[in-house]
Amino acid sequence: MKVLFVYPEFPDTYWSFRHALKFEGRRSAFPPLGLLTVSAMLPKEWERRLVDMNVRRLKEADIEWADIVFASAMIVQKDSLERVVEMCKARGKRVVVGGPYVSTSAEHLPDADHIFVGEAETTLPEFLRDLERGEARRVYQATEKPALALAPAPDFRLADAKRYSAMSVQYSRGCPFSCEFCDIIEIYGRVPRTKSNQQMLSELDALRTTGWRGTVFIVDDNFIGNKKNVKRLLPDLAAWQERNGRPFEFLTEASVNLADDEGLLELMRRANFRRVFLGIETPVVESLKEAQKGQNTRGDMLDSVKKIQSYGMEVMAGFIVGFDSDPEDIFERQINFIRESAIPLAMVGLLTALPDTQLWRRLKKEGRLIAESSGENTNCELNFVTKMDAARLVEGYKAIMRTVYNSREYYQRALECLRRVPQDGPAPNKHTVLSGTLAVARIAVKLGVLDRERREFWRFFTHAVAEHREKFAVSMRLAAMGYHFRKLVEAYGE
Ligand code: B12
Ligand code: SF4
Repeated sequence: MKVLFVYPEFPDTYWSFRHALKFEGRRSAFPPLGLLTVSAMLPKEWERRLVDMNVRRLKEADIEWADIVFASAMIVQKDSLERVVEMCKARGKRVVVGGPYVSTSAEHLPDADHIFVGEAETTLPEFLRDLERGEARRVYQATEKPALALAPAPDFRLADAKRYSAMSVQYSRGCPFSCEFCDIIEIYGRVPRTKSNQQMLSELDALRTTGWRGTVFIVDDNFIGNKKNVKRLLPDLAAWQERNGRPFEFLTEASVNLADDEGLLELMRRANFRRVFLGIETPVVESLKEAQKGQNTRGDMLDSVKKIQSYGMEVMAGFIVGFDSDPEDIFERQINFIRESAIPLAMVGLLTALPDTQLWRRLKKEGRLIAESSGENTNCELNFVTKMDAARLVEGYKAIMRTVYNSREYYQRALECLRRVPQDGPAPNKHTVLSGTLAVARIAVKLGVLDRERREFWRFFTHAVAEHREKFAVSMRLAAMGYHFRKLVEAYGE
């Protein structure tokens, strides 16, 4: 059997990091871990190929080669997924689809032969048995959230690592919180399940054996969702790093209550966590309460961010505008918070009702849903009737983006972040960040010569070199990221 894995194209968004990846000579930020995991569950003797359409074009010859096609998608990839399914069906191929989009949008499924709803650890073996008997069904719906002991180590070798700026692993699925807008808890549940320490370390061994060095994204919904287990894992992770010459720098996602646990922060520091993405959402307490995000109202969020930064981790964060409780001055409050928190990469989005979430159900009951969500919360489209006037909300949103990604403002935040985040231990691995001579040369030419904001770049560069020489590589990455965000904001028009 020849199996072709296809990962459809993303739109060009904040999360594509497209404008920054060019400096590194990479095509995409992360490999499609869902497909790498599915591949590891298929019979060893099957031949495999992966086409990540964010890395290269899907060619007719790829489809012709295959006996069966497996595709995975998030909601933002649905149009591309539909085209892929069409192309493969037109060539008479058996097509199997799964992943978060398919799992939450059961009413609008692509015209595939087999559809996997939910996680595949228990349903895929069943499908393989049915397929062999010629009795494979159309829909395989996971009836339970599988224990992660069943999750195999992903087939890392399937991905062409040179094309990605980071590799991914997963330690847990699910999150104990109950944020109203979140679909994670609908797809992966509210009881965080973790892999064993042994599983994690052997995945890291496998990744290291592929030759990968540098950033590893632990893609958990909330890395500290199961604190007890994570505290057991981290000492082993730190020891593994030491034994292997600290080959990886970790990046992960966590809830803000991480700041309350200095023991945990210290363990993360020792294991070489360098970046953490937090769901801050808003500094407005009423909006946090409305979103059922009580974990963000337990203390001063600016202090929480500072505490995490002081443990050597750059904080990245998500922010949302469009809550019913947002006051008239929400835009200024968001801008001030982002400025004071020294979070260079602030992913600000408009509230979106994703399918099958508590928010979706409430708005439906209130008759306020207008359209399906595109999954893209930065394209200025609203899919429900907002309390604030929609035009004002979108204009305010754009004003936040223009302000926080204005060059001077951004570079100031980046410098403040460099000041706050100590560089513990050895300087970042030369593979991890934009420290290669070629990348720095590309940045210097693009941002320091060709770009109209070049004076701001050189001002940043001078400070970064004078005050944070040991963090040169990090500062170059931040400059590249700032450029990416600014390019996207320019698309909104001045
Ligand atoms: C890493 C990640 C990213 C990476 C993408 C990396 C990549 N190349 O995949 C980045 C940072 C780029 C990203 C971006 C975004 N993401 Co994202 N992301 C994730 C995250 C944290 C982990 C994905 C992952 O690797 N999971 C691990 C694998 C093992 O899990 P899995 O994919 O679910 O696979 C299992 C099953 O689903 C199934 N399966 C999966 N595919 C297939 C295929 C077949 C054929 C079969 C049989 C089974 C199967 O088998 C696997 C094992 O059980 C998830 C959350 C999550 N828990 O998954 C969100 C998530 C997928 N992202 C999401 C969203 C919304 C986004 C953004 C739109 C965010 C935004 N607001 O802008 C952007 C869009 C990107 C863009 N450029 O426009 C949503 C998707 C919602 C939806 N219903 O589709 C999720 C669920 C999180 C969330 N609620 O915010 N994301
Ligand atoms: S903390 Fe994050 S993952 Fe957990 S429920 Fe809230 S939004 Fe979802």
